[in-house]
Amino acid sequence: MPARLMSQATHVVVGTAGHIDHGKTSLVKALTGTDTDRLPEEKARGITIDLGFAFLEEPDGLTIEIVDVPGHERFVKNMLAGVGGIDLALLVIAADEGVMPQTREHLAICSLLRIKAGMVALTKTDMVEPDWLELVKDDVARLLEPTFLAGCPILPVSSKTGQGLPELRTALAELARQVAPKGVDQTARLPIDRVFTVKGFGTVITGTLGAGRVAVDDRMEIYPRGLQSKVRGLQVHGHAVTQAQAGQRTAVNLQGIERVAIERGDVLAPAGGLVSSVLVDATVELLEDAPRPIKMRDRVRFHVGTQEVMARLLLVGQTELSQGGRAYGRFRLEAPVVALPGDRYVIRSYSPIITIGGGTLLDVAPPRFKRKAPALLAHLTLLETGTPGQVVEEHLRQTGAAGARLADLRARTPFGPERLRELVDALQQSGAIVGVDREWYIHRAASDRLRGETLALLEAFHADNPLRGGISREELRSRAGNAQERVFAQLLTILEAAGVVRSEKDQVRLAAHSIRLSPEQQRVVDGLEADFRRAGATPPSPEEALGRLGVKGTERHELFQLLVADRRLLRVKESLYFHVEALQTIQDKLVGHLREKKDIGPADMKDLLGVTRKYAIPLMEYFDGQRVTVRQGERRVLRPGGTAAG
Ligand SMILES: Nc1nc2c(ncn2[C@@H]2O[C@H](COP(=O)(O)OP(=O)(O)OP(=O)(O)O)[C@@H](O)[C@H]2O)c(=O)[nH]1
Ligand SMILES: [Mg+2]
Repeated sequence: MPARLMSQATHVVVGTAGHIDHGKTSLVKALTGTDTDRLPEEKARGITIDLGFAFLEEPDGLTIEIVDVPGHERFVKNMLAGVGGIDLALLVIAADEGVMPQTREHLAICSLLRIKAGMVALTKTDMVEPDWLELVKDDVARLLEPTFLAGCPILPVSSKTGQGLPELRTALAELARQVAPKGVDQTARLPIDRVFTVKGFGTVITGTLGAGRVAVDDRMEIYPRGLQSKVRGLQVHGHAVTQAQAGQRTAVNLQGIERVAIERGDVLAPAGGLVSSVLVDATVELLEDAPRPIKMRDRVRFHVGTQEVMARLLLVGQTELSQGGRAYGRFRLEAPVVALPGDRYVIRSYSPIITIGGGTLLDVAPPRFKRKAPALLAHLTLLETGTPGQVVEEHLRQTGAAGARLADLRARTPFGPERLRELVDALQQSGAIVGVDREWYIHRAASDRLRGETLALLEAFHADNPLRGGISREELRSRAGNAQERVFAQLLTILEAAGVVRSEKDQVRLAAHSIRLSPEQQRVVDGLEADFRRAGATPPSPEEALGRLGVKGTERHELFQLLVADRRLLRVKESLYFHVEALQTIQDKLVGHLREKKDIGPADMKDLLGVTRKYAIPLMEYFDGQRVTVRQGERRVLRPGGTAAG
């Protein structure tokens, strides 16, 4: 195990949880001195509405950051935004009331989010008799038995008298010291929980940095809005820093972004590092005490990070999921979410609004399988249970002949850039995937399929067009399933190097292909060539030449085109062709004339070649195009440094 996993985190985030009025905010204030109920409405009503933040600094450098959440059932949505990034849960239960509905709901949410550890504060002990306290304690212990908090410390406290507070603080610090630090090698991600303006600085966002690092001057993007900005300043629990890292409550001052452009639920990450998606695949777990089974296409409230989005759940391979059950599902979201596979999410029913389940995201850019296809089940099972290498291979298998860029794989796997590079290198070494270049990969099966398809297409083309030298590269690519440009280019390079295909200009053919003419075809081809060679500067039209050989056709005739493809006949203009040798003779005469006389006009050209305007004008334009001559008014001179001048 790497050393850093053995060491302890320097920043640990604790979230409160528990029923309304059970004393969460009072406890946070008694521990830290900070009153986290800041809003006037919170003061007036004496309840917490939105998240509050405070922190404790231990003498050994450990910082415990506390997110205080509301207990009111109407604000569970805010509670969810607060507990997404926490390491430890501090479940607050008032000794006089004991376990209440949001005690259970918050506990279920923390379980669904896979919070690893925590403890219970039994508050308001000044209001109950010792015997009663023991009863409540037993009751709470029973509630926790089947959960991640089984056997955790249950500490009696009174925020009013201060009793039990030192013990609670010691126990909390002890628990925090057991939290392993988060890795910083993943793509930085900060789910935003607050946005505000600071006079003289502009927009500031806060959140718990879920992964990676953020530094001053970093170029970031606000997802899913696509807004880009630079980090102007950073604060971690009230101190300015140059860099923040995974696990820290972080405030980020963003350059040139309006406060109104950002909302809770948005995610801050490096530009281009993540994808936003309206379709995600996931495991789905329905709570034992959910009021009813989930049915296919049920509308639910989907919570991930600090986001809440309405969604329809499509169950995979079943039409209903009963309480306590689990399945695979695809969420069709009504607004894009920004997340990574491995993230835990929570769902609440549309009405009544209560927490009913959650699960783990498996794919944030899923392939469009048919829902009931067993292929989708196999695919999701692999994403859930496969090794990281198998997961990367599976994604590439799904992208088929298009392959995938490393950046795409980064945005749809949770491994971080360095680990991903290692995984991809290992897969390439084992032959499971093929690297188009260091940034683009394709699955071996897709690569083999594309190769087979391309060769089959070439064979079929030659069979259908025995007199054509090859197929245009672009046409071949589009027929081969419109293969991705770079993937196809690499395939041709490999096939050429192996001597299987040849390409000339933009034409591709099988190396084994050669044009075989029948004696009759050969007679026509030879006849055409002889005719044009003989005609010199006054060639016939294609129709005429073919007609003289007893063949009906235009320049598009395959035998005529054979001579064009071979560059025996050259096109000067529209359907005016010259024999290559005749054209060379003409060019020599022209250049000789110009060397001597310096320029030439249409009339001189007619005399020089003994032809009419019909040939003279196109020829003069042709040699301009060939960069032999250059036009000056009605006359031509040799192009300085041109093809023929040097
Ligand atoms: N006697 C006594 N009263 C307490 C104690 N802790 C909190 N209270 C009182 O209980 C009431 C609710 O306390 P809060 O701290 O606001 O409760 P909360 O859990 O934060 O409530 P929400 O955030 O709205 O869910 C207040 O009137 C507190 O003064 C305690 O230990 N003893
Ligand atoms: Mg409160």
